[in-house]
Amino acid sequence: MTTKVHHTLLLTGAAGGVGTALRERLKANCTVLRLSDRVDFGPALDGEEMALADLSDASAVSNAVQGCQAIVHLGGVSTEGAFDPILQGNIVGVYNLYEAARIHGVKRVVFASSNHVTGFYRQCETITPAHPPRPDSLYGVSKAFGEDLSRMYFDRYGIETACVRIGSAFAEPRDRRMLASWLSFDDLHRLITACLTTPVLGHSIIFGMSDNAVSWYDNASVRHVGYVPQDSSDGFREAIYARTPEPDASDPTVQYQGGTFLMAGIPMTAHRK
Ligand code: NAI
Ligand code: 15L
Repeated sequence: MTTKVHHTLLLTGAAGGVGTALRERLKANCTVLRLSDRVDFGPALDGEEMALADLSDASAVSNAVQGCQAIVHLGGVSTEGAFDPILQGNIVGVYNLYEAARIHGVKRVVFASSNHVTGFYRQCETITPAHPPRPDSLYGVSKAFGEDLSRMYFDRYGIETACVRIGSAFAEPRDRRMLASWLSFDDLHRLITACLTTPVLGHSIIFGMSDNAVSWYDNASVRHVGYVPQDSSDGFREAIYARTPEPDASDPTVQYQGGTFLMAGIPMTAHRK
């Protein structure tokens, strides 16, 4: 089966950690990979185009989107922090992206949402895409906004979106929590490929995890996307247990799925400490 179902694929956030890891892999999904970020990260290579844009700049985003058939949207603020950059990058930015997609006739988007949309569920709970959002941070709220906005663009304009609630996409899991949340770069590429090629995507919310033995997520309702993870954090368990201390069960970063994002940013009230 060919995975090149789109001629020009736009990748936002291309200069970031995940964008850098996906850059080469995504060339299998298109004839031209158009790379966008707000920072200049060097020249386009073979099979690539550059389209630098700050997501808060509607006109620059429109130029980046024009002429592409699908978008993998990774750009924006990726951690908890001050509200204004989150507002500009993740809320105004995702609006600018969907408006450009509507105007230029783009029909499919893979949106990098986050496990922090549901970070206030406990680590002893298993959740599905149907569970209501419980964001753990302003960052998580901004991703929930992107999910709702994409739902509206599907219902009003038929733009299909996969909201991929990425867990922890790094080369390796870094701590005990990531034994549950880890998503390998190869599995993320498999998941994006499934989202770009499945005949009917609709508006789907899917948890982005590898095949980890410990999991807080149930993707059974989104089997139609066709994502089958092939990697697992399990082989890293022994080394992570050996180098990290026994967790304190009363620590909110251990109780809740969002981990350290629970304590980042604006202070929590006493009842959650
Ligand atoms: P990153 O922070 O390394 O990359 C984000 C990129 O977006 C950066 O290159 C940055 O320059 C760009 N960016 C930020 N604000 C921008 C703006 N206003 N206009 C244009 N570009 C802007 O993040 P990473 O780890 O590569 O994550 C990629 C995406 O996946 C992010 O949307 C993040 O929220 C999401 N995600 C990542 C996870 C992970 O484990 N790496 C987990 C869950 C979600
Ligand atoms: C995220 O949403 C962040 O973008 C990433 O930096 C990680 O912290 C990840 O979640 C996580 O929860 O491990």
